[in-house]
Amino acid sequence: MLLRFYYFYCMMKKIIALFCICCYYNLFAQNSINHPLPSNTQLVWHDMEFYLFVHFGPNTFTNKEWGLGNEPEDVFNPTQLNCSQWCNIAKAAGARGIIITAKHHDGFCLWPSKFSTHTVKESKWRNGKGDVLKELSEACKQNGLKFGVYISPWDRNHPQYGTAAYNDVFVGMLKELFQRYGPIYELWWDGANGEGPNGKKQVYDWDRFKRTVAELSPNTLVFSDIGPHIRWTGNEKGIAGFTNWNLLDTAGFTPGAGAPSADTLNTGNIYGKNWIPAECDVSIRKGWFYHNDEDATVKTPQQLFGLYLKSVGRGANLLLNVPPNDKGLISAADSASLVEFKKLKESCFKTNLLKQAMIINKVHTNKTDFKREVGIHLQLKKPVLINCLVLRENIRNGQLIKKMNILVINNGEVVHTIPITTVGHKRIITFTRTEATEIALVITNAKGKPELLDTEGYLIEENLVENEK
Ligand code: FUL
Repeated sequence: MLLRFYYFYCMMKKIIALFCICCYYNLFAQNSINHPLPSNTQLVWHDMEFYLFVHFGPNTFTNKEWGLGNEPEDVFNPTQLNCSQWCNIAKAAGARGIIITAKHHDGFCLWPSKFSTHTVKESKWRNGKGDVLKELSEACKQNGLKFGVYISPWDRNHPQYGTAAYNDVFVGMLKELFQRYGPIYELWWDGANGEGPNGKKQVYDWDRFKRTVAELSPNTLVFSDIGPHIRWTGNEKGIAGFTNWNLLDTAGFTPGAGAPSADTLNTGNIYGKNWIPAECDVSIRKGWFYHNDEDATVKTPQQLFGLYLKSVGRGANLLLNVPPNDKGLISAADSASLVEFKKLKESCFKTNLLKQAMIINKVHTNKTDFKREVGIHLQLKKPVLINCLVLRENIRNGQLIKKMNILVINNGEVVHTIPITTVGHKRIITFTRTEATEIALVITNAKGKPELLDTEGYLIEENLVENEK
């Protein structure tokens, strides 16, 4: 009896030990690392993908990019301002929101702020009764678009700029924005910090600015070079990194001159501690503000599609600037290009060729070195002509994929082997058109157990296929 009990005891010990080893390699090894995760508001933001930027202010009338701050208020006079027109065009472009320059570096406020004497209320426009922010925030609400605000901390007009008192002014302005025009989904802080009218630079109280927004509007996502919620992608060309981590280390950095290098902002930090995804800002025209001699520079629908591939298609969001003209309207050339861009996008992504593909092999673990090779092997019902794949990672669980190989196979023969790195919210891969019977997605390196959501495949117009990198 005692012997039987002893055998039973030994068996149990072995089972428990085996169980622990299994847990160690299969579960704990994957899940013990704390991966930064997106907040719920960031998840909603990721799904927005594409929205418009509107640069509008005295520069629209003076043909400048950076006003000096001494422009008479009366130069601001949009005779036919119509924010509903902007919203209609945004919707026709497939954009989900609009971010407007409430105050650019010249300090002119598009709303009647009590903290400045350089605002719409000092202008003759609508006898000083006009308020662009009121009009746009209401039009956005009516049209189901999200409303966002750019406010430049740099102010070339404000007499207190360069003194501690200006930080109070800026906080006061933030309060006005949230209390009068909210909800504001995204607040955009430009890192530029030049001299004010008295020749001094400002020491910005970023922590106080961040606290103010968090208190007034906890669901607002704040953009700056380094977040806290959305980061700059490091260029103004609308191009995210080929490798694009939604993670960034910000300790010791500040927005503006104290930010990490443009390259770091472009790719993010692989082991970054904070979820701070990249946003790609770029203008549809040469300049940020409207200049009629730049009408010929309006990007074509094909160029916009190319930008979409290199921003949204690399897991970032696209913030496309479409500046209204001096009448206060978006010009016909810009709007025509935007409408065509949407049509192009819709026709490209209309028929998912992988919809009925069969998954024949889901997970393959390379047991020799415990590096996981997770693969999804898709068998197509019949051969298809294909040149584009759309991959998505389940970022609710973090961003984990480091490296992948995509194999496009036709009757057992590998036609394309495409190495990529990160996936994130979305990864769009285009390649020379080929007939395919199978697609294999092999994850060769990951930070944990990654999860790919449904993969889609398309045949897009051949001239839209981009060379990766
Ligand atoms: C830059 C500014 O200096 C440009 O004028 C523009 O507003 C762009 C979006 O950000 O830093």
